[in-house]
Amino acid sequence: MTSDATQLNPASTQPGGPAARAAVVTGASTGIGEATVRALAAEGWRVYAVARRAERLERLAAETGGVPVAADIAEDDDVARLLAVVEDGGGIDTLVNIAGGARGRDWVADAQTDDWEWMLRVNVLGTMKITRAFLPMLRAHGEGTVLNLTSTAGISAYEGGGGYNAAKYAEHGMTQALRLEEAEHNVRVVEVLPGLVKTEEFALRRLGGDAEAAEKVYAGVEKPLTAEDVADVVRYAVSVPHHVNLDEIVIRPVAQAATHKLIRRG
Ligand code: 8X3
Repeated sequence: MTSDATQLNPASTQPGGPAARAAVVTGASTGIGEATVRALAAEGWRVYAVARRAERLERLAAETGGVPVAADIAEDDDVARLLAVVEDGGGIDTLVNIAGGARGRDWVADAQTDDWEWMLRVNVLGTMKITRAFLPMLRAHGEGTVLNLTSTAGISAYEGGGGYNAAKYAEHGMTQALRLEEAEHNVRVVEVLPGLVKTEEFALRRLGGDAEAAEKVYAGVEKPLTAEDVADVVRYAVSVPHHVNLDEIVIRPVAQAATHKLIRRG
């Protein structure tokens, strides 16, 4: 880490030791985002936990020692406020973009415009806005990292996935462009693409709160990935020496050899 980095992050500098790492993690109120906040905090990172739901963030922050910031990453004013909080707190070297999600399983023939707009807004525009806002800080740090959590839905389409596929393919393409653009600024860009992950809310939200339908998504799959499995990979990818860029990491459960090949037993 550079001496500039030490100055950017004075709050967490140990006397005589290297500066602690610092990250913004979005989507922090639940699932992979929440697990990532826990994983990084456990390793001594200073973590700004960002999501819309303040109450859940407060609880997580109290448990992990992180800094809660209630914000909608697709709202320019919220992003500006978040940036100011982070600047006041000493800055970050890593931006972990996890906020996102799916709405609906409709085929294109029955596409719900509201669902598509929501998915494009959160997964694509939100990720772009927060990344755009933090890039000057990450470049100035000298060894910045952006990690975008996309999905295997961003490299492999499926029936009923159209809106989510469109959003995640877009986020995947944006991430590839970003890596090309930022290399000369020594900002590494990592993409983690999970397949089937069983979390508290992903399928439930996608299926409009229908708990039975959400449970069927994982029916008979002995070991789907957990939020902690993915968070551990995220933590690893942002912790390896900065010149090591794990460009694209596809992570699926063994039972899902491909998007269309899911082993269900029983
Ligand atoms: C989640 C993976 O298969 O539900 O991002 O699209 S999938």
